[in-house]
Amino acid sequence: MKRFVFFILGFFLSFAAQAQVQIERPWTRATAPGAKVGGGYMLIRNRGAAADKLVSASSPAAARVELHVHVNDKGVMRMREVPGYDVPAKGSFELKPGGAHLMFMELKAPFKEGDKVPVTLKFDKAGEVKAEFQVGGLGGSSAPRQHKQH
Ligand SMILES: [Cu+2]
Repeated sequence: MKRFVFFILGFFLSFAAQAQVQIERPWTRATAPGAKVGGGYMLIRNRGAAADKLVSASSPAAARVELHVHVNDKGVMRMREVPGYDVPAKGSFELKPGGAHLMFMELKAPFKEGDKVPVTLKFDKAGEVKAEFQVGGLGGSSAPRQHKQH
């Protein structure tokens, strides 16, 4: 009986931990034929009382997924890989075009509009959180710059 109680308790604890972090509106863009990279955007919401951190991401659609930010280098926006994104307690962190973004590297196949790209996000405290990135249309005026220079 005792073992059963601990099993149930463990289940609820792990469930509570996962529910602390929520991913809202994960999306990416269709990629041009031959393109090897793509950007991913979302809002990370942390309902927990402790800060958390996104430390890595992976997807079966890409050889690897990097965490990038845009930095202003003497007037030129450049991308830089960072070790993680801090998500404040009871707060959020947004990945958006021109700012922080996931970088899908060495795509296995082009992203097609209407498809969904599965991504596993790994947080310091919340652990693994899965999200499906909706693929939007190709290009657009707010397209992230310099992605093709990787
Ligand atoms: Cu990038």
